[in-house]
Amino acid sequence: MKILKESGFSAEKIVENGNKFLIGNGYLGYRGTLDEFGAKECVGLNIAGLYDGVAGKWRETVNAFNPFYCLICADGAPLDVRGENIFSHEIALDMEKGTFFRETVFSVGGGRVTLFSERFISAVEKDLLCSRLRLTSEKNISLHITAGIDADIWDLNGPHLCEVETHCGGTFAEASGKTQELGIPVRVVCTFSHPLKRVRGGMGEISINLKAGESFVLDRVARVLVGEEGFSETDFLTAQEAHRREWARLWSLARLDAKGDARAQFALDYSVYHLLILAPKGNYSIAARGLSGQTYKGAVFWDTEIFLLPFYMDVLPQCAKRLVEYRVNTLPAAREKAKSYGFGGAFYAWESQNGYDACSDFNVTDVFTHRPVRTYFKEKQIHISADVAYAILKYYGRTQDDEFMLRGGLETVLSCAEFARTYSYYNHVKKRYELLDVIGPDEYHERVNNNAYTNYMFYLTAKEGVALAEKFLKKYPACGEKLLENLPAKILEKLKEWTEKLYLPQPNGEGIIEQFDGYFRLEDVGVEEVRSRLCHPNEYWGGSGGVATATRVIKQADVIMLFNLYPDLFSEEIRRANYDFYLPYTEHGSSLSRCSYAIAACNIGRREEAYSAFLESAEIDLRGGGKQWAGEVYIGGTHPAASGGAWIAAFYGLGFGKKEDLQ
Ligand code: IFM
Repeated sequence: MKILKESGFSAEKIVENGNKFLIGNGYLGYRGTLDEFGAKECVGLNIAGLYDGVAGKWRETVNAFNPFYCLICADGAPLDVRGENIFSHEIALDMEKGTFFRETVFSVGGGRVTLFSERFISAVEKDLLCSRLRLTSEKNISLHITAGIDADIWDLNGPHLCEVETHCGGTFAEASGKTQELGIPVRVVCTFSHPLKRVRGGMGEISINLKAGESFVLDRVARVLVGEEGFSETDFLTAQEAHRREWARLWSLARLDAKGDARAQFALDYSVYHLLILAPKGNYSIAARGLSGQTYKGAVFWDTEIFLLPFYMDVLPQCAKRLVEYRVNTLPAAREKAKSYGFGGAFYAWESQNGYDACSDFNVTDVFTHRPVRTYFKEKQIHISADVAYAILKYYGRTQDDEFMLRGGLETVLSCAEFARTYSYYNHVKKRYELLDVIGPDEYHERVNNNAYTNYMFYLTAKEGVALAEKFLKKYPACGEKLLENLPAKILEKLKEWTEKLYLPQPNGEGIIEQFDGYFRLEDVGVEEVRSRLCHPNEYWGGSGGVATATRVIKQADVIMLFNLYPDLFSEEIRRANYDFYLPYTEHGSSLSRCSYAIAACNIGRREEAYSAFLESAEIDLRGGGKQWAGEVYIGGTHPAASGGAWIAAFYGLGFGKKEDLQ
C-alpha cells in the first residue's frame, strides 16, 4: 500500500506538509494543505509554464485562485484543525490513486463530528481538479459551511493576477484575473453539488441540519483555465474513475521492486510518485521545485536534463520527448543569450522560463548586511549548454528519432558546442583551448578556470554532435543544407579542430582529476571544520566571501558527475580514487548531490554506500529535508532532481528492477 500518513496536527509542519503531501498532474500542483487554510498557510495551486513578473521583483510561476477553500461551523463551533476541539486528525497521500485525504474528528457539544475530505488533480484532463467533503456527526447538529473560491493567493513575488473578479451563484463560482505582465487571462471555475446561498464575491454559504449518523457530502469540481481555454462540465465520480484508471496505468509502467526491502520500497515509490505527478502534459518542462510552489522562480534548470530525463525515457517516452523538445523550442532564446554576451551558438538559460533566463544578478542575500550578493550563475554556469546537448544525444541514442534530430535536435547540439568554442580562449603558450571564468556544478567556487566537468562535457558532446552530423549528412543528403543553415560556415571542421585542442585535465599521480585550475592549492579542510566557522546558520557558503570559497569544500558532486554521465571515460580505479577524494569535501548543500554519489558508488561497486545515499536522496521530502534558505532567500519545496537521481541509482545501480507481476 503506497499510503503516506501523518497523525496529529502541528502548526510548525504546515509548510513542510504542503510539500510532502503535494498532488499534481504535471500541469497543476496543489499543496498538501487543509480545507480551512488560506494564503498564510501557503495554500498553493501552481500552474506549470505560466510566468509573471511584478515590477522590481523576480518573475515566477503563477499560482491560481483556490477553489477548495471551506470553513465549517458545527453548532456555531468552527471545525478548524488549529482549534481546541480536536479529537483526532490525520492526513494521507494515496500514491496509487494520486489522491490527498484528510480526516479530522472534532468534539462538538459532547458529540463527535467528523470532517473527511479528499482531493485529486485529474491525471487525464490537465485543467481539472476535484474535491469531496463528507461531514458526519454523532448527534443532531446544525452545519454552516462557507465555501467557494479564495482569491487571496499565496505568492513569493506577487501579486500576479490583476483585475480580479469573483462571483458565485447557485452551484457555480468563478474567480478571474489577468497576469500583470502579459495580460493572460486566468480563470478558476468551480461547480458545487449543493447550491450556495448568501453569496459574497467567490464565496457562498450552505446551512443544513445534519441528523445523527447521517452524512452531508459536498463535491467540488474545478477547472483552471488559462488564456481562451473553455469550461466543460463533469462530475466528481466520473472524473475520479478516469483519474484512478490513469493512475493504475501509470503505476503499471513505473512500478519498481525493491526486493522485499520495505523502507527502500516506500522511498522509491514516493520518488516515483513525485516523478509521475511532474510528467509534463504540454509544451513546457519541469521546474526545479516541481509544482510545489514558486521557489527558484518556477524555472527549469539542468536538473531536468541530467536527473529527470532518464526516468521519463524509460517510463514515459512521450514526456521525455516533450522535455527535449522544450530545449529545441527555446533555441532562439539561447542564441540570443549567447549573442548578448558576445558569443556564438546557444547559451541556455541557467534558470529557464520558456527560454528566457530568470536567474538574477543577485541570487543570494547576505544574512548579516541584508544586502544582495552578486552571484554569477547566469553568466558563468556555461555547462548548462553541454547538459542540454548531452540530454538530446542521450534521447537520440535511445530512440533513434531521426526526425526529431533533423527538426532541430542536431542543430541544438551543434549550437551548444559552437557556443563553447566561441567562449573558449586559445592559450598560445600552452597551445590549447581553455574554458576560463566558469562555474561548475559546485556553485561555491565561482569564476574558476578549466572546470573538469565543463571541459569534458563540451568536448564529448561536441565530438558526438559532429560525428552524428556527418552521419546525417550522408544519410539525408537532401537535408544537409537545411541542417547546417543556421550555423556558421565550416562549423564541423571548426568544432573538430577545437575538440582536438581543447584542454582536458588529466588524473594526477594519485589518479585525481583537479576540479578546476588551482583547486588543489585551496585550504585542505573538511566539511565539519568549515561548518564550524559559520556565524549564522543560513549564511551562504560560496561566492566571494563564503566560508567554503577559499577551501576545498564543495557544494555538490562535480568531477563525480562526469563519471556518472560517462562511466567508461576512466578506469574504475580512477573513478574510485576520485570518489574517495571528493566525498569528504562535499557538503551536499544541493539536493542533487546525494543521489549523484549514490550513482557513483554503484558504478564502483560500493553497494552499501550507494544504498544509504539512495535512501538519503529518495527520502528527502519525506524527512522534510533540504535547505530551506540560501542567505535570506526561501528555497523550500519538493526536490524532483533528488527523486529522479534516486530512481537512476535504484534502477540502474541497485538493481531494483521492474516488478514482473504488475497488477
Ligand atoms: O540546479 C541546481 C544547482 O545545481 C544547485 N542549486 C539548485 C539548483 C536547482 O535545483
